[in-house]
Amino acid sequence: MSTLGPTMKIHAVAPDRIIVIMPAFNEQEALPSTLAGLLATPLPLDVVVIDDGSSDDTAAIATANGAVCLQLPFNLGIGGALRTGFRYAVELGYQRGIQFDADGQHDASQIEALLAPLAEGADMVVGSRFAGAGDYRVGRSRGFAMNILRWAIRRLAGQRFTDTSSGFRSFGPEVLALFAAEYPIEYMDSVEALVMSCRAGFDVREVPTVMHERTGGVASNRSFRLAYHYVRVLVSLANTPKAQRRVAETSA
Ligand SMILES: Nc1nc2c(ncn2[C@@H]2O[C@H](COP(=O)(O)OP(=O)(O)O)[C@@H](O)[C@H]2O)c(=O)[nH]1
Ligand SMILES: [Mg+2]
Repeated sequence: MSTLGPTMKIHAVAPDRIIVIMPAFNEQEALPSTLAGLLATPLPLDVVVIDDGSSDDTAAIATANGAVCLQLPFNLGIGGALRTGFRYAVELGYQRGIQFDADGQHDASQIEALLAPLAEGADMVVGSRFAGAGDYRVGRSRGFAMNILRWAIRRLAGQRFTDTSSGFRSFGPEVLALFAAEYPIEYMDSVEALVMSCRAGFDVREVPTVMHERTGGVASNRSFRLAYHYVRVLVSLANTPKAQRRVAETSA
């Protein structure tokens, strides 16, 4: 039986198809242009929108604009929705996947740049807002918080990333399988997922990408919630066993 449930019919896909995994919560305004941008590229993209208990017409609009829509019975948050998308990708046999926001902030024309390192052997690629492309800026306090995260991840992952929380990423088959089996479900999942894949020994790279303003709807990152999860992620990173990592490094 499929892990997606007994009612879903599973078909294997052609090996060149690429799955775009798109978490969406109340995104009816932005979805039509986001999906049109994706489907206008010459790439063999299939889009799965994970509608996470939206109260608007997200699901109907996703389907009407060329995506498959998985509807969760209640809100699981971005991480739970992404895990659903990874499971869907693995069940259908996709070999490459893209994580892409519904709100219009990511740019479909950059997907090729995100896929290129996979062809050269990378397992996962992070699209960075802070690596020279575009002019995305954050305020002082957010910038300071991001610097601490960068430092913590550099220590734990043994590698420097300029954008640890970007939600614009590409994945090869093994990382899709890892994330289908376990993906962090708490808010700020992207930071923990980055550490997970690096520590699992995958080849994770970063490429510069632009980021736009939302084209509609409302962002989910209310400041109290963001601050709480920022502290939670730092505590969880601080508790990631270092001894294990040192052994891994010396035996490499
Ligand atoms: N499935 C799901 N998607 C969500 C949820 N909250 C936000 N999203 C989606 O995740 C993406 C990024 O969310 P957003 O609020 O724009 O985060 P930000 O860009 O980091 O400010 C968008 O496509 C949202 O629709 C949620 O609770 N569930
Ligand atoms: Mg956004």
